[in-house]
Amino acid sequence: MIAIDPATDILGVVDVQPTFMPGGELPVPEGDAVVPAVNRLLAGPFRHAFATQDWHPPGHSSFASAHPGKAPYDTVTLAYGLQTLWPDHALQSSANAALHPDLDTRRIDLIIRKGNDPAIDSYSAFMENDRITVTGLHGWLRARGVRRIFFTGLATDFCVAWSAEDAAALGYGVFVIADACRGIGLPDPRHGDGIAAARHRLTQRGVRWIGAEEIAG
Ligand code: VGL
Ligand code: ZN
Repeated sequence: MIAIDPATDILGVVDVQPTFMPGGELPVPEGDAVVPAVNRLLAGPFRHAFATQDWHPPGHSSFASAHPGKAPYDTVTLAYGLQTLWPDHALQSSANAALHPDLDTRRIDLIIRKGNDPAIDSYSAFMENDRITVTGLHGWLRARGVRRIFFTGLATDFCVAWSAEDAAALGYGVFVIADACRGIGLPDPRHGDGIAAARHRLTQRGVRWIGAEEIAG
């Protein structure tokens, strides 16, 4: 069992937005299943949480529709390197870009919006995909004395994985609560099995994959 210290442990709630759930614009299989799982964790041992919210302007450079001749899940080279293209999603101020209405936000102390710059995508909660522009989350966590981050949400193989990888590189103890996450698992074989590959890569970087039942209050 993993004992939670409510003062120095925090729950990270990544992109729990209807746009990433069945019926949304970029549906993650079973994406809606994370809502009750995250709510249970928010009602339990954790006293503090932060959330991220994918938040794109129309015509965002990560949208396939912004690149004539390209389709969702193709890749392009942008100024900062390779970028996977997506269906239009997480449109600023749309109902599907809100945090899911059933998410219990009472213990969410901070909401980080990301992907607002039309030219830069942003998977990680810490850093945009140019790997230069920071979100400020690291400074906030440091100022609050946070030492370990327990990640939940969507999508396991993109925003959760990139956030967890950056968190480990920044020196946090990092856990992914796998049953409170769901992944995209891109259909394009060039990308491999995104979920298993992410798990393998992150484990090598010291990230621990756990189940919610391993967490004690
Ligand atoms: C995400 C692709 C594009 C995610 C966000 O939340 O994992 N994936 N935008
Ligand atoms: Zn996005």
